[in-house]
Amino acid sequence: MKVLVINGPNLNMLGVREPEIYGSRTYADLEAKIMEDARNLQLQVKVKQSNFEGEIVTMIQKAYGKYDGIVINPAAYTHTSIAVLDALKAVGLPAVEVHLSDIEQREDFRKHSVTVAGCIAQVTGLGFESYREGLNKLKEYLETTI
Ligand code: CA2
Repeated sequence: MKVLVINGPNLNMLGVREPEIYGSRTYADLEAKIMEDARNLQLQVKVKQSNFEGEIVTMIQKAYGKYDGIVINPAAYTHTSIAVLDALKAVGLPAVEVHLSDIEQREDFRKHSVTVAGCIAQVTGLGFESYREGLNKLKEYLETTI
């Protein structure tokens, strides 16, 4: 099973500031953890990051026909991007939305996700473990549908 993991804006800054919210580990640590999880779950995973909405839309479009599913942390675009939502709906690939923090417990403007409507599930608040849980949920879904 081939899975594309997409990380949105500012996630490349992990470990630099706000360790009380996002932890002190870096983006390189996150990538390494996702690849370790992928090996354990026997998934073929590619991890990408972009700070640009249009680039994320293109990543989702290009995943069509190449990947079986997507795990996405749209970061701030979670709360605003109809373009990312439309791209997820357009390709129709199963996608799981993940967040490091528990967005429900944060500022009002973070409580609502626009993009989750294009996803089969959402995992929040588990730090790096949100990605493992997201990959696991996607794998379970693919096993029942492929
Ligand atoms: O909790 C999450 O995973 C978020 O998607 C992270 C986003 C935020 O905009 C979402 O509301 C929730 C932020 C990405 C990283 O932002 C940083 C900010 C300061 C220092 C390092 C990273």
